Amino acid sequence: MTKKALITGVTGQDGSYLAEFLLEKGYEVHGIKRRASLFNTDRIDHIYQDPHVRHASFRLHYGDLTDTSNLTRILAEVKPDEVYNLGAQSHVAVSFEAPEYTADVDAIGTLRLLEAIRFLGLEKTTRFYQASSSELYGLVQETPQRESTPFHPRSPYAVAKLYAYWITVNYREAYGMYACNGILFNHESPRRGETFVTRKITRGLANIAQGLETCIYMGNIDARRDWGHAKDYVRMQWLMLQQDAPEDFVIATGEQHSVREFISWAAEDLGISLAFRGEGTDEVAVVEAVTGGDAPGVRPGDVIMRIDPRYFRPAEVDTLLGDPSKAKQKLRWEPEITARQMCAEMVAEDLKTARRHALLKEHGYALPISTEG
Ligand code: NDP
Ligand code: GDR
Repeated sequence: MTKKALITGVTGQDGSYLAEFLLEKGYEVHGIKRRASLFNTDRIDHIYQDPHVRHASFRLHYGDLTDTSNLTRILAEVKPDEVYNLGAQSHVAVSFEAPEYTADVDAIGTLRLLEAIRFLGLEKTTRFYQASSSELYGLVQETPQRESTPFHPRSPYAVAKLYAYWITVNYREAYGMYACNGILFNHESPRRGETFVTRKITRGLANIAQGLETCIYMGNIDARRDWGHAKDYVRMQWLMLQQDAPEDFVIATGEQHSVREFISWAAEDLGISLAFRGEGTDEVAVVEAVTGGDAPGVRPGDVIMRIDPRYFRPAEVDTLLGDPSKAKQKLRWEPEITARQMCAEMVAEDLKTARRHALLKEHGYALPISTEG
């Protein structure tokens, strides 16, 4: 029997990699996408299947985590073996600006899905994965952070995810559902949203290198994160639903780097040597030398990064470092791509796009480049 999976957030970074992964495994994959005034399926267009084709193995449904009847109807129609709840307002800084919406989608959205599964009598047959986050640890109580480390969330996003974490545990304990949390540390890829820090850096510096932008504005570059690759992490999401009993797992690399280091890596991959000068909000990154042909848009002395306090968060998570021992031991999982390799891959992809845009600009077809975020 072909297994059926339902993915919320299928148009996002993880959703797109997970859909690819499950299709390769022979699943029938259903994804929930939001209605938008523009196409929002860039990340999954390469796996799109015409719904007119009979037996299409990838199908999209319009929906929203804020809409109970919609979720219930899709679940009743699909009757999935596995639900992956990846949909979320996932930007920590934005959650301070839209706290109530973030809670509605990230916290109550999770409850809506769980309750719909139970209401439809699917609680003994449908397995549920919740995209929990290292942001739960927030103001860290122990380093490295493991499954038993106490939580101290530091943003409306993290508090909403805390509710989602516990309601998933609660439905497991109360109704015997196969429901589990993956407590995932930051994971990135060339498909990462443009306003998360790694992509902002690789895209911004690639644009600067090609003369499309002059400077990027950053927040707290001393923040430290445990960065992995999204491809490695979606494999784990699936593995967690294939066990005999549901359990929660930390997924991380066990290595930590600063945002500042990530900026230096990306610059290095573009043939730019940089130095950080000044202090506090006056700190800038100055080009020291340019080697190779990847950065025709910059010269020594150019200031290509400045600090803008607008990107500081009302409460910051300064440092996160995960201990993935349990996943390694019980699920025999190992991350395959290092943060340094991932940075190189992201720079290479963003450089390709920047080169295309530079060529268009040269021929008078400049596309507007959004640098906000
Ligand atoms: P993205 O922001 O790339 O994707 C989020 C997805 O959720 C998008 O498909 C988005 O749709 C969808 N979405 C947003 N709001 C709603 C809504 N109201 N109803 C239905 N869908 C909605 O996130 P990632 O792929 O990076 O992350 C996946 C999940 O994992 C998220 O829950 C995130 O919070 C969590 N997480 C992520 C980590 C990371 O480092 N990437 C680490 C730990 C947890 P649209 O495309 O239309 O915007
Ligand atoms: P995070 O990711 O908040 O950890 O949440 P993000 O990449 O946004 O920030 C990481 C760190 O970098 C600092 N920072 C900046 N961040 C952004 N976005 N823009 C900047 O200009 C900037 N300058 C410095 C931040 O302050 C922070 O300390 C991500 C999301 O994917 C969540 O959904 C997920 O749950 C967690 O990772 C784990």
